[in-house]
Amino acid sequence: MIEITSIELIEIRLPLVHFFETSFGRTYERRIILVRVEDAAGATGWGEITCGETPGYSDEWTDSAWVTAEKILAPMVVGKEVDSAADIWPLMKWVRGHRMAKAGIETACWDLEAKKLGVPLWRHLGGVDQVIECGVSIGIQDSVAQLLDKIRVELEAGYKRIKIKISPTWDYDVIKAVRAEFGDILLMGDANSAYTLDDIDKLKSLDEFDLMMLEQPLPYDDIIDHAKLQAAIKTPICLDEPIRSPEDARKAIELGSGKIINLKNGRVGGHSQSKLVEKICREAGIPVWCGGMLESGIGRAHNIAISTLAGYTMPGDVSASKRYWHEDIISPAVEVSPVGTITAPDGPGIGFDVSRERIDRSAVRRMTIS
Ligand code: OSB
Ligand code: MG
Repeated sequence: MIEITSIELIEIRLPLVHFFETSFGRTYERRIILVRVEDAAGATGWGEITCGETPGYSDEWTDSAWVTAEKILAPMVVGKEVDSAADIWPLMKWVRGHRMAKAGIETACWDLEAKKLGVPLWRHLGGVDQVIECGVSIGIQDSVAQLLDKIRVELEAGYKRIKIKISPTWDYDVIKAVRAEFGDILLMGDANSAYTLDDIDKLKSLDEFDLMMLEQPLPYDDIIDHAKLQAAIKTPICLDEPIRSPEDARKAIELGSGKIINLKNGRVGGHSQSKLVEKICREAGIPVWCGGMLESGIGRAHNIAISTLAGYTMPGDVSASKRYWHEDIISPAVEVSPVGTITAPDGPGIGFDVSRERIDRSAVRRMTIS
């Protein structure tokens, strides 16, 4: 039994170690909303709202998520008695969209529940493999030389798969240079919707590079044109932005819109929804991997936990804290082994200590709904 009695929202500002550029813009500093839930028995849990600072990746962004969590979602959860964390999503169900805001609250409740039970979150979610495989996502750089340097550093650190962001002005020649320098590493490109079907010849030309996959080449809400594109190219398409629910996953699989899914907790609304998408994909033979949203340690810890489920069969964008932050808000910081793996912690819940002191130092606003 869980009765959430208060939900605390805290916005923190964390400067990135290195700017992150996608086809929709550059980020230097994250504005992250953390969620702390407390129940009637005094148990607590932490979650993170993983939206960006602008509505560039999805329609949610820091200020819209804050007001939605504060005024709409938190009041729907506070004071309700439910059997388990799996019943938190249905409490917020009539609200359309706003999945990242929902996920911040929902994942915090899973952490709380696992802590109450004294079990690690990864086990509580149904994870099977404590050791997860890690890749990195590398943004668009100022020069190809700079990109090659970054890739070298990550390969030497042991990461198993390199994802580079691409766009119509940063694609064919760049990938060619990466292949020339590093040979047959596991390499993929993520376009964040920078192309349309008019670019089909360009996208076909990328087949020569044997990319592991091409992530989200076409518009953010499309699964129809992706099916046409997939029929025309050899490279497997990986869908990111348009898969916001288990139903979206089912339809995209049915249409043949892609062969792989980047599964992000925030994008689908939290752990219970990720579990459903994972199941649909596993049963359909569609590999999934855990995507990232430049999360702080709290969101990162949730990503580690969910990545242990059986369907997560490819290296995810779940990487070490030090790639993003000078000092993470959890301890220990997330570390990656020399063979590019992370071992989900044994402690209860997310299994990392959350540093109130570091959060307080970077906090810019707070609100408690009780
Ligand atoms: O498309 O996967 C994406 C970051 C912000 C928004 C969208 C995406 C990304 C990443 C970074 O690729 C993944 C990470 O390292 O957290
Ligand atoms: Mg992506």
